[in-house]
Amino acid sequence: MTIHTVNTTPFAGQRPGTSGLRKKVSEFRQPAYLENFVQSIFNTLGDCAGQTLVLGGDGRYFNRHAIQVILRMAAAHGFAKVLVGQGGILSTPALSCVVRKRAASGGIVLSASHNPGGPDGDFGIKYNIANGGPAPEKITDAIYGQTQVLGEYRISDAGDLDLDTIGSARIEQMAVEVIDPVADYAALMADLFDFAAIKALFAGGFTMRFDGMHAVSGPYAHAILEGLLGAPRGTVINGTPLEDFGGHHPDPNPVNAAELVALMSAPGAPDFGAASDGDADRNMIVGRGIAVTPSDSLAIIAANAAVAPGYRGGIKGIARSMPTSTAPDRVAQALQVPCYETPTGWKYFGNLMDAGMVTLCGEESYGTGSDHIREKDGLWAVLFWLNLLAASGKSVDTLVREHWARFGRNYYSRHDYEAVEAKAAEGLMTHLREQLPALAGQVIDGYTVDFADDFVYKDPVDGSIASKQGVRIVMNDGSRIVFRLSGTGTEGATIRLYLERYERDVAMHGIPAQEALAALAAIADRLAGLHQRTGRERPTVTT
Ligand code: VG1
Ligand code: CO
Repeated sequence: MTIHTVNTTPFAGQRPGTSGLRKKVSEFRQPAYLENFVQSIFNTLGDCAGQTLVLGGDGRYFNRHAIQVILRMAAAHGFAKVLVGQGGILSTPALSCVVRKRAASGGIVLSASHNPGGPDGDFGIKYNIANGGPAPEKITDAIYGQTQVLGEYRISDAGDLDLDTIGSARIEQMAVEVIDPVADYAALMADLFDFAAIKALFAGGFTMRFDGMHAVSGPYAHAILEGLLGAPRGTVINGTPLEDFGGHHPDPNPVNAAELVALMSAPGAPDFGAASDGDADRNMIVGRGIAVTPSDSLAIIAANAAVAPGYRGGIKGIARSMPTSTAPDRVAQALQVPCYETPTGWKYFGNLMDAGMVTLCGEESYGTGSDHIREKDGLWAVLFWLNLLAASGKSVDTLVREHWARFGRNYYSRHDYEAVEAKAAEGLMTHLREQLPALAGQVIDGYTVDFADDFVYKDPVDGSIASKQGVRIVMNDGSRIVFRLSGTGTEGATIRLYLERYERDVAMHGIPAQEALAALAAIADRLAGLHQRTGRERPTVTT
């Protein structure tokens, strides 16, 4: 085995987005593309000697190849040890858990999350720091800086390692441990939730369908739901990870998991439905005839946190991304704990959790989690709901309606316009920004604009500032229109329009969400020139 220094030249565009570097597989397959990015991570870390790295991915196409390359490069940089999930598999939350539990210095996640996989799909890579969470912006900026100047990378010429057998091996001086990808994570879940109560629920005939969407949550769901909790076999469907996710879009929302939603509305529906995304950090919660919005799910979890043993002592605070509905804010107020509003992306929650300022975090994009790790966690949310269903004896539908009756309902929807021409999308955002100073006080179709701005976040822990995080137009009844451009797409630009309207009156809680939000959508269209600028009649995806 020899370590080689290989000359290379920078690739343009290796800037990490909302959650790591995401590109088409065809782009990642270019010679040295992956190597350059990994070298840039290692250059940013500085001296890697003696450090422990955790490595794994969601099993999508290119995962195994990338793992072998990263192992050879880590060995060339003097890492003491790499912990790699068996088969190259580690869900994003499991990787976060392992980094923390084994006190590693960081981890590399290989995933493009909810983006489609396969040779024609997407691939992604992300660095997580020692707290188990995504690297903050100052690190991702430094990594990007490295990608633009590097001239060489270092790699061992060792052969491929057997990733499928649990055990220890060596590459150069570096120890490699192939670990069970589920064990540490499952043990953590058993600490947080009342497994005995959930077991009793299943033993009593409670039925559930968990859709793994052929992605990485499958092995975790099989082991925990059907294994430890005794749910009948068949509870988990699409539970074997496939390199192309069976050709589907592994994004758990009512559009991409339409079959599950249809099943939950059909006669004889199970009591509870749930789904997770490519890397298992997202979750969708479905009851009979009702899909719970992620914002409501966070609010309901917060309001009922004490049912789960891990949260019996109460929560310290809540953080939600700016576009997420303000439903959690109302719960925080009732609990008399703070509620923080952060930019989109889990990396902004890390400081708040590390500082002990918040316990629960969530995003409207089907992401929920807590300070048990530093990533959002799909199965964690599902287990929380199971714990709540077991403790309350109520249905999902009843829990949601009772929550609305107590706190009011935040009607909410996100409209995505995908693969829009980048110039048109930029033009739309500029056009909106130009109008912001004049909007406050204006009355539009019966709504009075309270304030309008481009969201700026000042991290209360380290004072760092993130600006241009989304245009928001907030009405004086709390209704909101938010526009931002996606930072995870790989084709053109994706415009996200977020709509929210608050309704206190219980008699008005049964309106279909799109109907309740139609007036706001029309205002948003008018202000942004959405349809005219994109040439689209309607959104690509509505959730
Ligand atoms: C999207 C979501 C954001 C989420 C991010 C990563 O980002 O909106 O809330 O944190 O995906 O999720 P964007 O920039 O495309 O809006 V995951 O599960 O893809 O890692
Ligand atoms: Co994900």
